[in-house]
Amino acid sequence: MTDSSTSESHYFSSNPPPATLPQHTAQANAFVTHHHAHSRRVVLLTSGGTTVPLENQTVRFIDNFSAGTRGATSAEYFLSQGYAVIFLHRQFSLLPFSRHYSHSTNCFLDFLSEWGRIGEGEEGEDGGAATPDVVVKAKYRREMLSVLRKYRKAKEQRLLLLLPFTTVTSYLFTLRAIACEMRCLGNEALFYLAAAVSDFFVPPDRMAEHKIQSGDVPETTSSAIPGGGGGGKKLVVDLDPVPKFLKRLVEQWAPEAMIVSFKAGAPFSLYTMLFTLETDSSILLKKCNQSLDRYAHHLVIGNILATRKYEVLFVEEGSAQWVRLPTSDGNSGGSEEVEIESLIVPEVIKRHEKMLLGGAAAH
Ligand code: PAZ
Repeated sequence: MTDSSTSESHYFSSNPPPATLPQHTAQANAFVTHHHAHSRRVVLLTSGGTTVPLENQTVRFIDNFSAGTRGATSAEYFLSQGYAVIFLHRQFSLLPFSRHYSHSTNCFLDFLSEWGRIGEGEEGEDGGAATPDVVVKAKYRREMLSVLRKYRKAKEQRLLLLLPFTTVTSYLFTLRAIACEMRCLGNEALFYLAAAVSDFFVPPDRMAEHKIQSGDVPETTSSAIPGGGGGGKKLVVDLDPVPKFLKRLVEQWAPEAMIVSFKAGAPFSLYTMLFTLETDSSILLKKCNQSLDRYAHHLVIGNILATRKYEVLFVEEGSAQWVRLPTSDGNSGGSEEVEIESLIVPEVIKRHEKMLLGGAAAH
């Protein structure tokens, strides 16, 4: 066994599987079997950030940044292109369709009014005597009807399977199980890994059972706060690296599938850029190429957090290409109405189709 497969086996044998695993695996199995029988392509789409609990009875945890916008939005575009979608997402992050009305600055009740009431303070047709109906306000109706129709089609044709995760461990156990269920699809299966997954975790043998009490934290001689604020106490968290599962996914769990990963870059400081002469874009390209070299999958989509809604970088073996939203003046840089996922998803599908025409995936 190689070092990485030893650490993977150790990870799965030393961490408890999530209680939901048998149920989620059975749901994935039924979903894949159904769509395989209908010769429909299936995409496993991951979305949202994983957590790393600091205690078994978790009160505190480390989180990974992601609202789930990329994943939830992409899911809708895959559905519109005829794919069946397994949406493996962080619990309570954005979901396809409902994302239009949740987590927004509006409360969903702002989309509604009482029947017959055009504006605040006006009475309904019955003069307020009978219980009025609740209806969608006229200005939202057209768009909501369109979202509702797509949502109902996805539901009626069983095209969307929602499976939630919270911790990095539950994410990895579920990803592995679903990947194995999808093997029967061969290269018709697509993995679109947009979730932000922790690179570090607390192994079970070092995990506190209950909430870490500030009284239990040892005194230290040094303090980050001048004057020793906090009495010299420091909570030092000792994390181990999470084994590199993308390699396992590519080589063993889904060897025939097309695999697309995302790579997030944060803007670098002016200081770093001046001294390395590297730009955000060149650093992002380097990170994407490193990922491709290391895992030998098909496509890495790089994005910088500050500009991820307007531009992404497609990196494949031997090529790199920016995909950008045009502005109303014809330059790139973003537009309010067009979602960048409406450009990303067709580009990914184009590559999936090319791979299907060319036969099995070559890693
Ligand atoms: O969910 P969101 O739209 O807020 O963010 C999306 C994203 C930046 C997490 C995603 O596009 C991404 O880059 N995921 C991979 C992150 C990483 O592990 O590098």
